[in-house]
Amino acid sequence: MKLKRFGVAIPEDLLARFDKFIKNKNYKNRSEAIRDLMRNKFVEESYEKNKEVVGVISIVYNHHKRELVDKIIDIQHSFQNIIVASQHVHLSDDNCLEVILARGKAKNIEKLKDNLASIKGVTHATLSITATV
Ligand code: NI
Repeated sequence: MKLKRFGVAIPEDLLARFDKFIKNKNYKNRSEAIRDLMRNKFVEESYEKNKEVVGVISIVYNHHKRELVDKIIDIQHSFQNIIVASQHVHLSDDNCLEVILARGKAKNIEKLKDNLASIKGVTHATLSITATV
């Protein structure tokens, strides 16, 4: 197999953490570790999409933007088949946190998260796959 080299710019502290990780996992060198991490990520991406999972999506947004709130509600209604529950927390005078619990195919839960994350005014969006069903 032909190997190619490429340069990577990375903050010092992140690289220090990576080197520590490499040591703990007994990798021989950075290249080997990076190849492994890439392969793992690709496996995750390609094979796990159709798996039934439970996911928790968290979003933070400014509720004064009325159109934004409407959009968030519209999107959730269009994914009602996978949304199990949602919880709204008033974080401050301006900001709201919404936690959405979804159950279904990983790819659909990711799509829901991506749709919410791409709304202008949503300042934070995360997805955590918590369990397999
Ligand atoms: Ni609120």
